[in-house]
Amino acid sequence: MEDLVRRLTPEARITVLTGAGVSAASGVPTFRGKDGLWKNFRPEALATAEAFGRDPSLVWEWYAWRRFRIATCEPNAAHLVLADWSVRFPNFRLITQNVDGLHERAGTQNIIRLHGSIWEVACWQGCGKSPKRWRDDTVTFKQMPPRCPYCGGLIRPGVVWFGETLETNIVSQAMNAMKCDVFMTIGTSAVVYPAAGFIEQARANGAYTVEINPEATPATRSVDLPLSGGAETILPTIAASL
Ligand code: BV8
Ligand code: ZN
Repeated sequence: MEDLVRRLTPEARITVLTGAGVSAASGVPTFRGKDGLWKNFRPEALATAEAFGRDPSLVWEWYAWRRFRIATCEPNAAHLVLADWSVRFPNFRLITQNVDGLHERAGTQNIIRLHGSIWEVACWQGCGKSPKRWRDDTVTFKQMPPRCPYCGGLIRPGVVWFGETLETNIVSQAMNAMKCDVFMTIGTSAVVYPAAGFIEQARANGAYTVEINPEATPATRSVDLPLSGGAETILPTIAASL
């Protein structure tokens, strides 16, 4: 770990990619861990526009359940260290796959949010009167599935589903962030693209790569420094050595 601490200097360009594992200690269920199933559905089966078109009530039941759970969760030590680093290091960038909003609530600066937010919604019909996406903090919807206040049609969660493209400006911000000296992938199973491809991209750009995860992932064998353990313990340990 000394090698990593030595590289975390004020001049260093530091990029961190996070996944559901950084929110695990806050009580937010991960996607593919033991508690990742919901009513025996795999996320890939529900987090698609096809599933929503076929059964909007079922998909909204899953999202309403997640919103309800996340609403009672607090950022944990991992979020707080990263929020501190986002202020302390001038060239720090955080890319997250998470939609739970805990990095934002921890006060992290300039987050690159790849997959949108579970606290945002959009009109499913894309009615001209509604904004592209808007914030909706409702925990218990009066009506299920919830309706668009502008046209009365359905609304959808403001997240990027499988098979949907990420916003181009967000992908280019992420590509930019791959030009870094230190790249840390934290709490992600590294199976969802394009995020999973960022690790190789950072390596190709000459970054020193680190993984923090209690389990091995497809990225483990290719990073310079695999750290096995929870983000909520390893990140404070690194922070204490800075
Ligand atoms: C796209 C939002 C262009 C919704 C999500 C190339 C190759 C192969 C497949 C594809 C490809 N390109 C596109 C695809 C298809 C697809 C894909 O990657 N499929 C996978 C399943 C193979 N990708 C897409 O469709 C993407 N779109 O590329 O557009 C395009 C379009 C059409 C056709 C081609 C290309 C869109 C992907 C976005 C999908 N939306 N979420 C929602 O959240 O409801 S993805 C979903 O998975 C979440 O966002 C989540 O963040 C993400 C990744 O999961 P993880 O965060 O890694 O969580 P997971 O549970 O898996 O792992 C947790 C990890 O934490 C574990 O490793 C665990 O060990 C660890 N952990 C546990 N506790 C701790 C811990 N770590 C640290 N500390 C702890 N305490
Ligand atoms: Zn509408």
